[in-house]
Amino acid sequence: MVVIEEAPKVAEDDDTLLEQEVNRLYSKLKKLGWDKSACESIAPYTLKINKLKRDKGFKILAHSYQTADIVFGIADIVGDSLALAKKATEIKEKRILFCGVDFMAESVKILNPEKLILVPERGRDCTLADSITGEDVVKLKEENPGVPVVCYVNTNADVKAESDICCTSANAKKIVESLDTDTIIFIPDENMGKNLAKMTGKKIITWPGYCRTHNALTIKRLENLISDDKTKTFAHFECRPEIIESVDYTGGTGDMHRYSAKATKGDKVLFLTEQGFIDRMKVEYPDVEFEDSKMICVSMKRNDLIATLKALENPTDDNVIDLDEDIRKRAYKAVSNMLKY
Ligand code: CIZ
Repeated sequence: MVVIEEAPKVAEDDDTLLEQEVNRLYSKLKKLGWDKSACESIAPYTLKINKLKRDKGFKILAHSYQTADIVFGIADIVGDSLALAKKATEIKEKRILFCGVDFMAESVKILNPEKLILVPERGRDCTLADSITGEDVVKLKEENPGVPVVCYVNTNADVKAESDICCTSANAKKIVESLDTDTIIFIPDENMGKNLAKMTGKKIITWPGYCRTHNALTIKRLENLISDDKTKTFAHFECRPEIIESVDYTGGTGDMHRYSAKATKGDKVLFLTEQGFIDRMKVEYPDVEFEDSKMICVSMKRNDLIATLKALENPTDDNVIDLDEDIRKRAYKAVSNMLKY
């Protein structure tokens, strides 16, 4: 049997409110090919979620890899994990609903222990975060005494607790360059570690982890994605080294966002990262021609409007980010060090 959930009732069926919401959504989402009826189907949800978040004192933070209905329908703040972690420390609201993957929400909790942090759905299957444990880091440190450990943000709190400093794609290069040592342990993204070794000239001890979304991009797939010789290619640091060598630019989504802001009418760009980010750029910079990457992170896509509404209406233990206080305190050092860059 297929059970179709009924769309939520909004403000005693206030048709004017609903119409305004459809128009608000359409003004953004039409740039992605949505028509009015598609906006009509999500408007009861976005309206209800936006009302609930205000009534209950929540801010919704969303990673750029979330789908466009979340980014443009309900999010208050959108960005990469570094921007979101920083913003979370600045906002006055004591309640945050985080649309992203668990370990990013954990970073927010590590920095804001007094705040309630909810996630709509747990994403327990990130190939990067799942590749390494805190115990693995302890062993790596024993094998390489005195070598600093830089951990990518895509790790669970126990791994951050054993690391010296955390980084995101936005500041990984700066952090590796700033450390006063020629050898660094970089965990867990092996592609990123190898890319950083080439960029910085440092010896990087890597770990065999990878992001399945970025690692799946091969040179052959890349060639099929480029429709025009004039297209500028910009690859995420999590891509394989041969991809990084063959593109025009490299960086994280923060760098890509700055690039989009400077692009001029008619420029063609292919960002080699999760498709959600490209959809965000298409809406924010309609004069630029963004090619689709067709790269999808399933863990990020778990969060949808229905799950978000349920988490706000009636959160269960599974929605709440809760950390062991000893791990949180030890992870705080690595995450707060990251915010200095
Ligand atoms: O740091 C982040 O948010 C990640 C994992 C990717 C990016 O570049 O936004």
